[in-house]
Amino acid sequence: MKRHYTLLSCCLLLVFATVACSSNKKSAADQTEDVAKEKVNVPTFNADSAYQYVKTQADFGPRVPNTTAHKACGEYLASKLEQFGAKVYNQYADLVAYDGTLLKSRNIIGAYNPDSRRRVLLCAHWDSRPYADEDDDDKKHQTPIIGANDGASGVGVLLEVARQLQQQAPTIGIDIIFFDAEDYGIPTFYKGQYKADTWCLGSQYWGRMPHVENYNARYGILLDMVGGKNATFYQELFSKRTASKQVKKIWDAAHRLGFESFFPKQDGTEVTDDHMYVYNLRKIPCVDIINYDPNCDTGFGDFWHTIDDNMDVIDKGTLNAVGQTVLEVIYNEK
Ligand code: AHN
Ligand code: ZN
Repeated sequence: MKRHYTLLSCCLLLVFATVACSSNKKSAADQTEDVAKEKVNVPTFNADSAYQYVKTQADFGPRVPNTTAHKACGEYLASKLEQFGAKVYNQYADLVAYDGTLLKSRNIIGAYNPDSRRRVLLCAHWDSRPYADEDDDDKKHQTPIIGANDGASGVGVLLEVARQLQQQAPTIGIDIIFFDAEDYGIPTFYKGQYKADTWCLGSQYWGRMPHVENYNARYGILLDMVGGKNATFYQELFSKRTASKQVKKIWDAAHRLGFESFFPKQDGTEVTDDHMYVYNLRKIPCVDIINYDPNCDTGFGDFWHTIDDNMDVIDKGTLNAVGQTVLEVIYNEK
């Protein structure tokens, strides 16, 4: 009898031990799995790298359509996307400016994980304005601008995002679009008749003629003037109206990362920009992250559309806040 008890208790002990041990193991594994599910590994944005990409564009000079600097910069951008492992599409088009000028334009698209149906679109314009028509000095209104902030900054941030995408693939597919001919809109000095839709010619073309048939994405993020010192990205009103969930998602991400001073959760103004055509022509909600300065006349900063929009206004801290926020958002998509 005693021996039977001993045998029975031995068996029970073994069963308990096995259960306890295996359940312990399982819960530990579950825990790490849970952590992995909640916290994705978001790569660290390199602002020095982004700054160099902005500078390289600025060094070409004004990237105005039909100029050699524009052509050379287009080659540079396509080759960088290629180098960073994207599938690259080029859209060449002759687009008609407000004054009838035919603009030899090129939208440049880099696709990551092109076969996935879960996609997010990231975009910026790569051309720069042919006129410094907001300059205090009227004599400078016909001077083309460098557009270090207005043009090169958004593209610079996205090239660094592309470099990160090659190093660590996110779950979803990403398309990076560099729109051309955004900034050839009617100048302030124009005496002719008003014409609608003279800005954003590249995105208007793409909206009607996307690089792949029936192109779709969950949403888009447009970066415009994202490199200025003390920039503030108020919530642009067209974005808020047509992509409210994504505005919340982006501003929440920025606050989580400690960038609340760059991303006030307050209304900006409504801005005519590429995101409007992405939404109106393709029905893809698109958020414009764009500098809004409530303390200046134009709302876009004192150097906007002046000859002062050069590398002197570019700040690595701003590039970093925007770039890290974009990475945080796209690597958290499932
Ligand atoms: C207008 O000036 C109407 N919209 C601003 C779009 C823009 C120009 N973004 C950069 N440059
Ligand atoms: Zn502009």
